[in-house]
Amino acid sequence: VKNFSIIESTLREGEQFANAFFDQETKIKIAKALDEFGVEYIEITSPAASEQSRLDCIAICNLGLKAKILTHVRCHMDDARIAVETGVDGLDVVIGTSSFLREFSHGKDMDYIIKQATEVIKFIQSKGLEVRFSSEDSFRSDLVDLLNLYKTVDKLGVNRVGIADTVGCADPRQVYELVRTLRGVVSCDIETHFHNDTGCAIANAYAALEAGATHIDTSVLGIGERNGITPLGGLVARMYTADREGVMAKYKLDKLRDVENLVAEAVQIQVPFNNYITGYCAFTHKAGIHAKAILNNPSTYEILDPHDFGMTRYVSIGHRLTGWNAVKNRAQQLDLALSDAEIKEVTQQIKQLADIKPLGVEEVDTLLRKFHHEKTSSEK
Ligand code: HCA
Ligand code: CU
Repeated sequence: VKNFSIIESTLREGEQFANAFFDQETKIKIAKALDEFGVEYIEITSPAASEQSRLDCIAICNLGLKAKILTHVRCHMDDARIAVETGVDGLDVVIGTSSFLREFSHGKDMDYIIKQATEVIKFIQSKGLEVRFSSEDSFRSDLVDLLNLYKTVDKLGVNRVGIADTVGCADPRQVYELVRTLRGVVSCDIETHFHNDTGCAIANAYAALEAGATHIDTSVLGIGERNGITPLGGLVARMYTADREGVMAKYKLDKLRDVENLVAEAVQIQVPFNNYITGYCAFTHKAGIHAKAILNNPSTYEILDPHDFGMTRYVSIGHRLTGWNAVKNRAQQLDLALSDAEIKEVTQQIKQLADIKPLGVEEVDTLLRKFHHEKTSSEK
């Protein structure tokens, strides 16, 4: 899979994260950082949500970013009328099609949905803007209804149709099947949106692309409604693994950490320890066997090259699983000349101490220096 675009929704789906209360200055910082990273689209909260949301939407449109700016609106003329006046490049229109949403949310039948969609889409097109039409809760919607609806809007000439796993229930096989089927029915682009309730959001996005989807919704660190959606960094890691050169040409990967730190700070969370690419241990190698191989050739145990992301590799040695090759490497870094036999001896010392309590980098370094000093002074 090589051709895909990111619709970055930190400023829309991400604003639905429990901790997100973005003021205009913060939104602008995030939009600029995402643009710098190189996402193709930035999706922002509906200007119909509140007066401040409308003003923020206009302000972001006025930044003159490279990324296209989209706003996300309900399939309703009232919302569309407000949105087309903000300066956005396009509208992502959404309506619920599952029986749950039809019964418990908006209460409309399919004929009504088609009629309303047609009116809204034609209106947006008359303003010369890009339009995407998507169904909320697609995986719990009737397939025949869904395909009919998409066929109709495709004929109207929408730029994209969207599939949304609003509740995070889909698995990669189901995604592949639905997108594959849809690919046979519409000729426009296909956007997909995956919630992460069962941890499938990245895999689902990838399966969608394999089946012919063209656009993936993400948010920084995956923030969104409940536990969120496909994270930008995780998707990038997945796509880099499939096509390193392509991904490196499209995005400034060394900016990922900055965007994540910015958003983490804005919503007062920590970047998770096990985060893709930027988690504190993402490039830390520990067991002696791993460390030895990594020092010979990093590809043995690394699918992502940390340097491509402005990150550095770390070989942890102050623990009981350490091996003499890793210790030797550290001794060389410290410019301490020791024979292999001596390295093995000091490695045993580290293991003994670490059986009682793991050692920090500085403690190991001190131990190595002391050991080296004793060896060299006893030689004299
Ligand atoms: C929501 C809406 C949405 C929309 C996705 C889309 C979803 O429930 O808040 O526009 O494709 O998950 O269904 O985020
Ligand atoms: Cu969503």
